[in-house]
Amino acid sequence: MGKSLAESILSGERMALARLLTQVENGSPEGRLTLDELFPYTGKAHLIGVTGAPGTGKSSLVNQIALQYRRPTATNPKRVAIVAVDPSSPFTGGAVLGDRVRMRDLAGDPGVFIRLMASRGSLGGLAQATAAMVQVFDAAGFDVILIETVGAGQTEVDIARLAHTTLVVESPGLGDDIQAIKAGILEIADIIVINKADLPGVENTEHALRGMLGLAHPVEKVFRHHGQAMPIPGSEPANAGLWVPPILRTIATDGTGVGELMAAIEQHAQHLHQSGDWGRRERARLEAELEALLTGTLVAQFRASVSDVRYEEVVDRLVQRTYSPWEAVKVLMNGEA
Ligand SMILES: Nc1nc2c(ncn2[C@@H]2O[C@H](COP(=O)(O)OP(=O)(O)OP(=O)(O)O)[C@@H](O)[C@H]2O)c(=O)[nH]1
Ligand SMILES: [Mg+2]
Repeated sequence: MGKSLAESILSGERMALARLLTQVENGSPEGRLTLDELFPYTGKAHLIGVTGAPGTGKSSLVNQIALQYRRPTATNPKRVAIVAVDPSSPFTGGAVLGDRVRMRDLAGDPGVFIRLMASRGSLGGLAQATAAMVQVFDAAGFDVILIETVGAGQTEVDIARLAHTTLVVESPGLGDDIQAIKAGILEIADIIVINKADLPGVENTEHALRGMLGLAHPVEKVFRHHGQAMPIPGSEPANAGLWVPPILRTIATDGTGVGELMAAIEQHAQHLHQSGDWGRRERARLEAELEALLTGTLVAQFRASVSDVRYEEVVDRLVQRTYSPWEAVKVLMNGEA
């Protein structure tokens, strides 16, 4: 008897991995069954989200990070999976090609697997499909999973929630510094990277970021002593275990600053473990996934139990203002009127 797909993946077969990833991306029922089989083997990988505005250098940076994990000098090189999500463009031909070229340094390395994921145009589906992809890589034994997303919309925030460590990538020279930075995205940042630090305007970008970060992450109370910010004595205990997102500069095209970035990623992972946040994030993430699946399943189940005619009738009544939306729900659930 042949091996099951799950068994092939657990023994590290790349073809099997690619096959399951396609099944999962298409939401196929066999894919789902294999995922069920693999789930007990997940929960080990460090999930790193990389997000930011288009063209800030996320792919270049992901490439550099992956190279660092794969350095032959590293005593224990990590196996790295890269999931690049492009929710903004339905035409991925160009983007895919571009990313392939940029990530060419990694091509041929059996310890690296790159998966480019095109938008499927379904709301919420993308975050769910990404979560499933990540589970596949996790089970397949990849130590680090890098997830690249473009932009600052809800999808990115949802995908960032998957990650243990989220990098928000900015770059100078996107016109008005403040305008280019969405305050909302800083709230999900564990590490802020100003990439393209070789370009003019880095100082302004960093200054703007520091200002906004103070709002997004109200941190320790400080007082000024000879112009030097000092923590207020006695305020440390309350802040013990609080992670302050560092702001780092990189040049992804030549690797400048990537060593420091790797150190910050490592420190963040340690912080998560020591503070217990790793476990808390894990729980919150799985709970959110459960809730999303439950919601979808219950709604689908319920809709299947109500005839289309009946449903349309209730919608008509809504339109006529005979029912309020809440009343419509009550009527549908209780089968009244
Ligand atoms: N000068 C400079 N250019 C860079 C740097 N990093 C990346 N670039 C260039 O910026 C362009 C965009 O880089 P990508 O890595 O594709 O950026 P991205 O954020 O992944 O882009 P999207 O996925 O399309 O949003 C490429 O031409 C890179 O060569 C950098 O540090 N300095
Ligand atoms: Mg990219």
